Amino acid sequence: MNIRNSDLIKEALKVYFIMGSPNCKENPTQVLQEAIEGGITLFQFREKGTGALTGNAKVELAKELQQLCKEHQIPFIVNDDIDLAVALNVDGVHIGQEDEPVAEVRKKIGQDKIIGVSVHSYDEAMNALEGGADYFGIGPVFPTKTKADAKPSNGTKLIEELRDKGISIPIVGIGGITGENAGSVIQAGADGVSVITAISHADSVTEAAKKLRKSVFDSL
Ligand code: TZP
Ligand code: MG
Repeated sequence: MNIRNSDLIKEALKVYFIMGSPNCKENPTQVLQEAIEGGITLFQFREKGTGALTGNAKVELAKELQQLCKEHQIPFIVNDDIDLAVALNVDGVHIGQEDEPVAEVRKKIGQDKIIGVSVHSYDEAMNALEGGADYFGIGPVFPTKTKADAKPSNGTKLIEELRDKGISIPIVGIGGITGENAGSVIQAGADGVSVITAISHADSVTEAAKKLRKSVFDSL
């Protein structure tokens, strides 16, 4: 799937579900299936944290989730692991500031793949843009317990600053986002919201995804 086009990426970012096995209360494939039924628009495989799978088990889970995404035309993005992304020919990668520079990642994964970059300041955003990033992940917008080394939450300030300065790159907010607060992230100028626990820990994964989707689309 080649959707490396700003308008298509903006569409795909709307209801962006991220998870790996440590984030799931039940089987990750089941969780993803239910989230897809609820209307997620993009999936990121982020196999990180206590109990995260490694080696072949990680690859096998990635393949299973990728297959499910393919069946439903949901783009499949891998967090950090560029080798895995290349090996599985996935739709893109998401990298942070501590990862390889965007231009290096671009050389490895190719011109037709999406590269998302986490940015926390105007300078980081400009660097990522020059390197060829396709979208920015900005957060934590709200406090989160999911990422142990997350920076303090900073609301929607940077999203607003970038939009005020005329930066039109696709942006997704991240961190502590729920069906209740997602609308404010979109109103600040983000194209979509990315969540882990609001979907993966919900009593009903499908209903949580639906609720998030409604909040986003009602705020556009
Ligand atoms: N990056 C910034 S906050 C965060 C990541 C990966 C965690 C988001 O998880 P949650 O559960 O949606 O707050
Ligand atoms: Mg990273």
